[in-house]
Parts: sequence; C-alpha cells; structure tokens
Amino acid sequence: MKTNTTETSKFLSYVLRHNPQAIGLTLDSEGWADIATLIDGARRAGKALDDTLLRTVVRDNDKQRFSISGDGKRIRAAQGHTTETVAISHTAITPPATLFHGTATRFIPSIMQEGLKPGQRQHVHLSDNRQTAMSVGQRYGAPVILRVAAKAMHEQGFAFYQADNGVWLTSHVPTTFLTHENPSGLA
Ligand code: HQG
Repeated sequence: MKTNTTETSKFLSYVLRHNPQAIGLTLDSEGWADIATLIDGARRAGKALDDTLLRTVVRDNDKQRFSISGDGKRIRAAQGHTTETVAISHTAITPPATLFHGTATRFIPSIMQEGLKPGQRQHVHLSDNRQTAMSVGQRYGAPVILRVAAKAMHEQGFAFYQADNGVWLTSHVPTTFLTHENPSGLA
C-alpha cells in the first residue's frame, strides 16, 4: 500500500536522520541502528511497523534512502542527516567534471553571493544528472539547475564523497565554481 510505505519512509527518515531519541533509539557514528530495536521503539511510540514492512520500504524506496548492513541486522539513512551524533566516514573520491544542484529560483541571489551551503544538513547535496537536480529543485518552488565545476573544485583540494545511494556530497561550493542554467533549457 503506497501511503503506508511513504509514511513509513518518512518515519524512517525522521528517526534515522534527525531524531532517533524520539523513539529511544541510538545511532552509531556511521548512522547505523539495530533493526529490532528500531521496530520495538516505533511500536512503543504507536507506529505500526514490522520487519517485513521495513525491508519492503528499504527495497522499494524511490531514492534508495536507506541501507541495510551486510549481516541484515542494522539500517541507516544513506544521507541527509542533521543529527550531530552521526558522521559517516565516506571515502573521498574523484567526482565527474560536472555535477548538478537543483534549487529554487528565489534562492539564486543568495547562492550566487555565498555559494552553496549545507544548511541544516551535513553536506551540500549534488547529483550527476540534471533530471534528479530538477526534481530536487522543484520541492522549493520554480526550479533552476546549477552546474558545479566539480573536477576543478577537486583539483583545488575540495573533497567529494558519494553516499550509499549515489548522491554526491561536499561541504560547500564557492560561487566561482557555479553557473546557473535557465530551466527552459532543459532537454
Ligand atoms: C539552498 C532530498 C540560500 C539549496 C534530495 C536548497 C536531496 C541556499 C536548500 C536532499 C544556499 C536546502 C537534499 C545559500 C544552499 N543561500 N539558499 N547560500 N545554499 N541553498 O533540502 O539539496 O527526499 O537541505 O539550494 O533528493 O534541496 O530528503 O537540500 O534548496 O538529495 O531523501 O537551500 O534532499 O532527498 O535544502 O536536498 P535541503 P537539497 P530526500
């Protein structure tokens, strides 16, 4: 049932990215939580959740927001954390020449002054395709795509990481590496 899985995905994002304490859960520094403890805590908080539903939501999630550990016992959010207890030790890797960031047109003046900042999250989120950037930007209003000269940044010493689900992460993008596209130029 779609609604149920969407609700469950939102619930998992909430406890695994932002507020594990809400259900008495502890995340380790890599973001992992014990699945059985999470289900127990969720049930005590009045949330209908079982092992099958949790694993279905993880498997079918549109953005692969969650990962399950190799032994099948733990779960984490791939990215998007605001909780300070989590600091996933991603390996720094070389990015493609260009990465994309979708945002709303109203944020452009500020972004072109300050660069891209992580805001509440731990990283600036980038994608390797324009389509994803477009849908991310649409969440906040009229979308616009920013092109990030990722390879040039990398060559100047900026670190890039890739989350379990393929989202590219970096700490900050200075304006010199940004150009914005007109959304009407979208193929
Ligand atoms: C903007 C979703 C003004 C930035 C997506 C964005 C992504 C600035 C907003 C993930 C700024 C932050 C993250 C500046 C950045 N001045 N605005 N200097 N710098 N911004 O939601 O990248 O569905 O925290 O452009 O798929 O939109 O949650 O970041 O519009 O991967 O799984 O400030 O969230 O995934 O918004 O999205 P967010 P985001 P989930």
